[in-house]
Amino acid sequence: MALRYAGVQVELREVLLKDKPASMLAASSKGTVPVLIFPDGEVLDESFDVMRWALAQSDTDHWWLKEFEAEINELIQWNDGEFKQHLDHYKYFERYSSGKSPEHSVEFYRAQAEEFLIALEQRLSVERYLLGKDISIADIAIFPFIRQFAFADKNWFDASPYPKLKIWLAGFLESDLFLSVMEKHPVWHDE
Ligand SMILES: N[C@@H](CCC(=O)N[C@@H](CS)C(=O)NCC(=O)O)C(=O)O
Repeated sequence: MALRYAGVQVELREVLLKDKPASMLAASSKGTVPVLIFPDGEVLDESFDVMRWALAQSDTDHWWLKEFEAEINELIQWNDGEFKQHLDHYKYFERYSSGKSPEHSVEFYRAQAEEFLIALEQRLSVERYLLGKDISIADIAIFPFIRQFAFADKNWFDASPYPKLKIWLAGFLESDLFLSVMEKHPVWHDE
């Protein structure tokens, strides 16, 4: 979304995570997506770095709020760290627990993840977006993970006590920008 918003043209190579192309692993051995490869061979393989680089090229609506840098970093670290861990346990509960007795119940992991939702709901009760009245890089970096959380058990999410979060999420899911980048693409094969 950041690349599209910034008007950066990329050659998009859709990969299968269970069958990563050698060219991807040669560029970035850690084997996670996204990987952005520049014509001179430079590589960015952290999505937040890709976003920041894109906004440095063009940021017409001021998604990059320099004065809130510390807060943005804190929120994104919470998202990518603790929240993501609880989200994965919640979302992939069957996979984590299959064949062995799970350490905790699915409700336990959901409740852990909810601590982040509660913090976001508080922010969104004050302003429309996480850092104020306008969209920032934090909203764009975080909403895809709230989307994952919501769709792990949509009925539960729909009935949950996070009205502002639901409106905030729905706004992104309906946006032209999101819909345009969710288009499906054929899988890239090195050969
Ligand atoms: N912190 C990294 C996380 C990237 C990440 O874990 N991506 C997942 C997909 S969303 C992945 O590539 N996993 C590797 C795998 O499943 O083999 C980033 O933001 O770029």
